[in-house]
Amino acid sequence: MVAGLEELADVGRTLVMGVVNVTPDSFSDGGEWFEPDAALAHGRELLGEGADILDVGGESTRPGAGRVPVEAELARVLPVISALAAEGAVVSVDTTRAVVAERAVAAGARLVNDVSGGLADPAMADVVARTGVAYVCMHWRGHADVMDDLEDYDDVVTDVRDELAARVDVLLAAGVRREQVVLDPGLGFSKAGSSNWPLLARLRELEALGLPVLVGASRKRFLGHLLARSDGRPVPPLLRDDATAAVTTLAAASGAWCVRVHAVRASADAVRVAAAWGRARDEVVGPGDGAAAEPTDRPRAGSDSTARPTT
Ligand code: PMM
Repeated sequence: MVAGLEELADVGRTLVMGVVNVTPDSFSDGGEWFEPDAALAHGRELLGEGADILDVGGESTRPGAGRVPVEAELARVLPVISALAAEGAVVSVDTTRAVVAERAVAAGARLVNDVSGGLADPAMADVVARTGVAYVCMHWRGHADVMDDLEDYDDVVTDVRDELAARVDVLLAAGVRREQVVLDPGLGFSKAGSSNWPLLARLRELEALGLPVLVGASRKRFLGHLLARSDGRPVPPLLRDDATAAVTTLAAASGAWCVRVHAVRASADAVRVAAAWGRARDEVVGPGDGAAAEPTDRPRAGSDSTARPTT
């Protein structure tokens, strides 16, 4: 169970995190929800489609993007977080800054989603320790303006796993509890197209660290390249949602704790399909017999079910 997210502990399936980018320049939705009212309406819509968590971000991580001033980031995310949290949503803040994380938690965020795994801001671990908030520690090697130059791996899966394990050690040394931490392989972040597939196919190796794993494949470049048309051009982000849902299904079947997606409905359906499939399999072979390296400290995706949220 992830600290502070008790009501999501027993759903018995992979969770779905819906993306609410309050940015003018994200690669995936290009500023559609930049105004606070539009972001709020979008968040409500995603809840209605079955999102378990809403991830509110005010700084684009699109390749090549520059930094947003901290005051601008705060002004973008805080009103949206407090309004959605006041309506009862489980809200996450997508930030690499400790001060934004702390203010967002005060405004009602229950999860800090840090794509830098604490590397961008050395004060982040202390904020996470002091507030006790749940924390997504993503694999990261550098900011958006340099990340594509930092793609050198011996074996991408073991390198990512080892670098994440080192980040967890730093977090624990700062007083963060293990129950607060969720891991994320950071698909697309310092990962060339072909590096992303082994990370997905060998998700169990990350899960073997004994922490829940979040997968963020939604609309990413490697899907655009996979689906490239005959002229070789990648399909644009808005045409990558079906492939995203396919990744959701496979990630759920591989035991992912959560998927982070822009188009929620298809993934909300996909995680339920994977859960039903897993339950039927377990009735025949028994829990754990059908998969290697099954984590033991949390329910399998597919071991139970609940009805789709009706909000
Ligand atoms: N990807 C993006 C942003 N935030 N957070 C996590 N935990 N994992 C990811 O893969 C991830 C993320 C990329 O930008 P987007 O908001 O446009 O999807």
